[in-house]
Amino acid sequence: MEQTYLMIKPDGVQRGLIGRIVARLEDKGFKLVAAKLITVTEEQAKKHYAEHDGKDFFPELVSFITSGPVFAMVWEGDDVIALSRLLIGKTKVGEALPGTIRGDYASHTPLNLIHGSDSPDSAAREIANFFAPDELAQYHKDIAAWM
Ligand code: YYY
Ligand code: MG
Repeated sequence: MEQTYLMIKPDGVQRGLIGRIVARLEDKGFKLVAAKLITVTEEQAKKHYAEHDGKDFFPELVSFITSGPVFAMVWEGDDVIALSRLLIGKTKVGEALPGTIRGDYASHTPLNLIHGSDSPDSAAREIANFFAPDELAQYHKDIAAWM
């Protein structure tokens, strides 16, 4: 089953949106396999956003993501990478549609509340950057048959 790395950014934690965001992911039918409140280190941040190294917004991005606790999560589900990015909405708040997490709650890029992996390769790399393998729960949900 596909897994993705989702992370509620410091703005989402500060604004008290963890519960509402997690509820949307649960409502969609995804399965939570790991979660923890952590402060991202400079090294983890640079690794996480390596694809953006050299861009004008990179320094601001690294300082933002390390500025306070984040809620790091691994979620599992059929096509969870693409589907969770649909729930999250577009990167720029001016393009994020109402009904999406960013469209409903974010009002200023780059304070766009939540990160979601964009491919299976990114997901594997990002999960490994923030979680040890034994932090991922293995369990069965009977409701899965109905999702
Ligand atoms: O995957 P996603 O978060 O939707 O966007 P990315 O293109 O990977 O960029 C990561 C992060 O960088 C984005 O969430 C906000 C910030 N950012 C920015 O501040 N300005 C841009 N022009 C592009 C991205
Ligand atoms: Mg991205």
